[in-house]
Order: sequence, then C-alpha cells, then structure tokens
Amino acid sequence: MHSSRRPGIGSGLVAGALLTAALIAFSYACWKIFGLPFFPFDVFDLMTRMLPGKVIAFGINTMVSIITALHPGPTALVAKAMEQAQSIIIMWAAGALGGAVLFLVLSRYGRKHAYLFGKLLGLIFGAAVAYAAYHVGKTATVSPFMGALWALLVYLSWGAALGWSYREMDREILPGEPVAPDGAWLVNRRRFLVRLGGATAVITLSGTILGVLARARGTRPIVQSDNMPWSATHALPNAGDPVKPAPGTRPEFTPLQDHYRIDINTEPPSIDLKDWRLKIGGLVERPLTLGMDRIRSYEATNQFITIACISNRIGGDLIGTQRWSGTSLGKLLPEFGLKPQATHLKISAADGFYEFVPVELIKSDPRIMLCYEWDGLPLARGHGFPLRIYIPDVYGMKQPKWIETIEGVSRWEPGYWVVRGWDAVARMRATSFIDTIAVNRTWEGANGQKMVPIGGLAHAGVRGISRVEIKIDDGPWTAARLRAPLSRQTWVVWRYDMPFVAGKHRFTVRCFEGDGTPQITEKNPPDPSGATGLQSKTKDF
Ligand SMILES: Nc1nc2c(c(=O)[nH]1)N[C@H]1C(S)=C(S)[C@@H](COP(=O)(O)O)O[C@H]1N2
Ligand SMILES: [Mo]
Repeated sequence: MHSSRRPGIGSGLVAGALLTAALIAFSYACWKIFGLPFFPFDVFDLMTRMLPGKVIAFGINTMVSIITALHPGPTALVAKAMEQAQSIIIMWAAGALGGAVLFLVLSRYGRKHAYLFGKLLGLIFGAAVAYAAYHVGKTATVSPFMGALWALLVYLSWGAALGWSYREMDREILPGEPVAPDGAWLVNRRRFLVRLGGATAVITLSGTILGVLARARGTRPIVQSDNMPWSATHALPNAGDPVKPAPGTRPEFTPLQDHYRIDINTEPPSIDLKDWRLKIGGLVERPLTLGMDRIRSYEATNQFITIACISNRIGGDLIGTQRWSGTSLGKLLPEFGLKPQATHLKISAADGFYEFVPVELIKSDPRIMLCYEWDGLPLARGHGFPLRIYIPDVYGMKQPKWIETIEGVSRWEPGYWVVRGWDAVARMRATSFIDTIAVNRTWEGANGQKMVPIGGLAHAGVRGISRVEIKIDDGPWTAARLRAPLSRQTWVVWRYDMPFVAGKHRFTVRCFEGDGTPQITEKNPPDPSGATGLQSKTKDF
C-alpha cells in the first residue's frame, strides 16, 4: 500500500523534464553572458564524433531529404538549426529519463538516499557533459578545465534538486495538513509539482531571454565582416562574356554569407589569431611552428574555386564558388624539413577533423594551398578561420578548415569521413542542373518568336565542362550555350533559349567533362561517393 504512494517513474519524468529545461536555459544564458559551455551543443558534437558512420550518414541523409522536400531555406543553415534543436531535445529527454530512473530506484531503496542518489546521478551526467565540454566543445570561451568544472557543478546541483524533489514528494504529511481520505499523497505531490513547474518555468524563460539578449562574449560572428570584400571593387574575370546567365540562375560567384557551411560542429571553432600558430611535427628534422605572417610572406595564389559537399544532391545548394587566396603548400613545404620517410602529411584541425595528403601530390600540384582568405577577407569563422586547405577535384570532406597541425607521416591513412564509410578518394562527380525555366522572362527572338530562357550550371571538379545538352520532352539532346567559367576550377553557367510552345514540358540536362567524358547518368545517392544521375524538371507554359 505504502509503496504505491511513492513517487514513481511518472513523477520522476516530470521533475526531470522541468529541472532539465531550467538547466538548459541556465546553461544557455551563462554561455552567452560568461562564455561558459553550452552543454547541449557540446554533447551533440561528442555524439557526432562517437556514433558509427552509418548512423551519422543516415542522419545527414534524412535531414537533407526533409529539407529538400520542404525547402524552408538554405540546406546548410536549416540543417545546422535542426542539429541544434536535436541537441537540445536529446539533452532534455536524457534529463527527463534520468529523473524517471532516479525516482524508480528511490522508490525501491527509500527516500533516505534521495540526496545521495540524486547527486550520484548528477555526477554521472555531469562527468559525461564535462568530458564533452573538455574534449570537443566549441561553445565555451573559458578554458576547457573551467568548462568541465562548470558542467560538473551544474549537473551536481541538478541531481541534488532532483533528489530534493523526490523527498518533497515523498515526505510525511505534517500535522495540520489536510489529509484526504485516499489520495492525500497525490494531492501533496501534485501541489509540489505545480510549484516546481512554476519555479523552473521562471528559470527557463528568464535564462532564454537573458541568453538571447546577451551578446556572446568573445565569440565572433560566423560569417559577417565589416570590411569590403574583393568582389565589391573588382570585376569578375568573365564579366565580358556575351553568354549571360538565364534570369533565375543562382549567382555564379557565391556571396560569402550565402556560401554553404558544413562541418561537424554545432558551433564553429572560434580561434584567436594571437594564440594561433601552425604546428609542424611528425617526421620532420625538428618540430616548429609558423605564424600567419610567415605563411602570408609568400606570394599569394588567388584561385576561383567551386567546392561541394559530398552530401549535395543533384541541383542542391551544398555547393559554392569563391575566390580563395593562400600560399601554395608546395612552396611552403621546404620549411617543414620533412624527413625522407615522410610520404604523406596529416592535416589536423581544431575540431578533431583530419585528412592525409600525399607529399608527391603537393609537390606536383601548385594549386594545393593553405588558404587564409575568401573574397579578399580573412576566412570567416564558419569557413575555417584562420587557415584551411584547398585540394583540387575532391569533395569538401577531404579539405580541413581551422587547421592547427601538420605532421609528416610514413603512410596513408583514411581521413575523418573515410573512417566513417565515405569514399576514400571522394573525387567530385560531374553533375549538371537546371536552376531556372524562366517562362515569365521571355524575350523576342527573330520573326517575333517568343523565347524562354532556361539555365543552370554544370560542374566536374577541376576537369572542366566541354558541353552541356538539354532534352525537351521527347526531342533530341541539343547543345546549350556555355559561359566562360571563372576559372578551370569552377562550375560553368549554361543557358538555352527555347522557342515558346504552349503546354507542359519536361526538361532534362546532361554534361560532358573537359575531355568529353559524359556525366554518369545512373542514379546514385550521395552516400558514399557523391550523387550521380540526370536532373529533370517539368514546367507548364
Ligand atoms: N575542420 C573541419 N574541416 C572541414 C569539415 C569539418 O567538419 N571540420 N567539414 C568538411 C566538409 S564535409 C565540407 S563539405 C567543407 C565545407 O566547407 P565550407 O563550410 O567552408 O563550405 O569543409 C570541410 N572541412
Ligand atoms: Mo561535406
């Protein structure tokens, strides 16, 4: 009889949910105001690194599918927002479950141990969160040790509050308190939960509001810059080309703030240049460090580059083109003092991401560079400040941002995403896509013929595009016109102007690489080697 009156799983779930909501909001405010770690993001990033590659690939794929179907905004931005929301939900659910388990245990072993068990639970959660904050967390601007200590303290208090809640809900009825014939315990427990709900709601709300109002201390904006980009004062190299993009084609030169951002961080690393040095180690004569001044002392290489994420769908927006500036790695290489056994460089980043690059490739391809600027501005925080690498012809997954260390090593090893099941070479696939069928932007051709501009882009790594063809309904494949690309390393704008014919039409596009190799027409998903297949679109005229 008595044990059935004890608070059980249900009460624990509610108390856990309420207290964890308050904890998350509190952590959020303390992140924004004091630069202390924001627990959900740090824990999510730890999970990202620890979960099996297949699980992560499934997660990425599901998210991109949902975003492609609903299209609420740019894929990369929406995906990051979804990850951030997931991180909060996961931490919240874990806290609620923790509460349920605690109450279940306490209902078995009695209220005497409520505080002890509560703190123990807090310690277990706190240790996991402290580990995440210490080793992978990118939210805090305080030291990793401070961040970890903070996580432990907060979770210890959370556990104690849970234990206290259990005792309050399980306490003896005091003399003079109304005792209903059956359900007195229940009434008491409900009263407590209502009070707990009120108190935690106040913390949750005020924490959230304070956090939103406060400006993150010491954290730089992810992309914005007050300085003038290169493109604001310079014409693009193909400005004079007579083939103009069909109206509605995405910009061929991607504005910095519109460039997709993909990485394993809920919040990108925030690196201070005054603390940053590029560390050279491994198989070298003697380890050394290079400052940014040293890297910039070489003549800059400026290259127009299209980079794409291997998770990009045909015609998707995880692809962009920018003007990258940096130092050719081959030129810098002699400074490293590599030992003869060093056949590869291991490039490691501030977020634990890494990749291996053959030394021979670096020596033979001067395009490979350590890059410090996009569009004439220091790299944005979200895009790898202060240093990233460019390796031609491969997907973004092979190109670390936020580089901190370069080591000489004697053999190739799989890089971060290769370990997780993605293609070891990750050579960019040839793809072509339709951005616009501008039936409302027709122009008058010869003999007053109404012409419909159709256009998009084609891309084949650094292999160039020799031909783009379009097929309308059951007609023949017909060549589109090509605009000169920004460089041999970028995508190519194509357009085709079609005489207006009323009715519903189906358009399919295909491209050929520089050497005439046709794009792969077989449909393949992005996982594991990059999407292939032809894109078709239908439009009513
Ligand atoms: N350090 C680090 N570098 C990274 C990644 C990462 O997670 N961490 N992601 C890679 C992937 S998968 C892509 S597609 C590109 C994206 O570069 P961008 O965000 O500047 O467009 O960065 C690459 N470099
Ligand atoms: Mo990517």
